[in-house]
This record gives sequence, structure tokens and C-alpha cells, in this order.
Amino acid sequence: MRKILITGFEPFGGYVENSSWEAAKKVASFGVFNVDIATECLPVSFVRAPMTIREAIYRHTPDVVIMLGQSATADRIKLERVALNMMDSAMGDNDGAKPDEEPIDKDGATALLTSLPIKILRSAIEAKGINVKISNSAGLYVCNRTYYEGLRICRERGARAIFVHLPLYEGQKSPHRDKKTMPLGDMCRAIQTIIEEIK
Ligand code: PCA
Repeated sequence: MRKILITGFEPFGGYVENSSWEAAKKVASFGVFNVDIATECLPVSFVRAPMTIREAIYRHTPDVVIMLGQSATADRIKLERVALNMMDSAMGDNDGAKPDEEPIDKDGATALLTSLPIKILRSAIEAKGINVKISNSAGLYVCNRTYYEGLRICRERGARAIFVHLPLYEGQKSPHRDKKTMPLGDMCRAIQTIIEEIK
């Protein structure tokens, strides 16, 4: 049976929930036929998120890692193509860290790319009538930091990985007004579609 690890994040930036963790829990509770799904909730911390995902990958030994994150500015699902070797944040993470254009690994590759067929995944999600696009930047915050780590570890272990940014879910409490949202059910169907495509 194929093993998949789905990660989401704890809340950050004034939100009381994170759509990524809400979606991860729901996909795992529905399940996907013939797939062993593990989940992990990551801290929004430049230091602790990569440590936690490394530990989770070693513990769960997945074939594929699907990392999820919330993007409150997104109006659709964003399949992230690339992780950049840089950290930068004026807002700071949940530990108060505010890296200023710091490399993740000064000897590491400038960028790492997903090892999954991103255009095929986009088409499959579109075919379900769900709004989706490919994005060429996951930002320079904790999601990008986590993606870089996830891709690096998966490459070492012969596993595959992708990062997916999700909008706020419909009904999610937000400290900001007029944010675009998406039904949580659509986000879950998109993630299930990814899992089915890579079986
Ligand atoms: N989104 C943030 C970090 C945690 C999350 O859910 C990001 O896009 O970097």
C-alpha cells in the first residue's frame, strides 16, 4: 500500500485556524482507497517546521509528501513548482524570528523543484471543476522554508513531494475583510485528486 504524508500548519498571523491543517485532517478522515495516509501539523517556525517535517518523514517513511499551507491572498488552489534557498520575513514567524534575506543552506541549490508532474495534477483538478493554478513562488516565509526541506529530504530518500497553497476556507474566521474563500470540500477533493493521480 502506498504511504502518503500530508502536512498542514498551525494558525499564524492573527488567524485562529489554518485552512491547511483543517483540510489535512479532513482528507485523512475521509481516506483514499488503498492509500495509507499520515498527517502532521507543523509549527509556523523557520527553525522548528523543518525539524518537525524531517522527523515526520523519517517516522512515517512516505512514498509521497503533500505539504499544505494557507495563503490568505490566494483565490484558488496553488500548486507550487519551486522552493527557493532564501528566508525573508518582516512579519516574523510564531517564534518571533524575522530573517532578512538569509539563505536556508549557503552551500545548497538556489532552487529545488517538485518531483511530481505538476501540469498533469493541474489538469486533473481542473477537470473536477475546482479553481487551481501553478505558482512559481511559494514566497520566502515558513512554507517555502518547509518546502525546501521536504524536497531535500525526499530527494535523499527517493520519495516525491509537492507543496500546495490553499485559500481560506468558506466560513473561516478572518481578522481581515473581503478575503476570497473556497469550500473546504473543494480543497479536500483537490488533494484527493492529487493522491489518486500519483498512485
Ligand atoms: N502559510 C505560511 C506559513 C504557514 C502557512 O500556512 C506561508 O505561506 O509561508
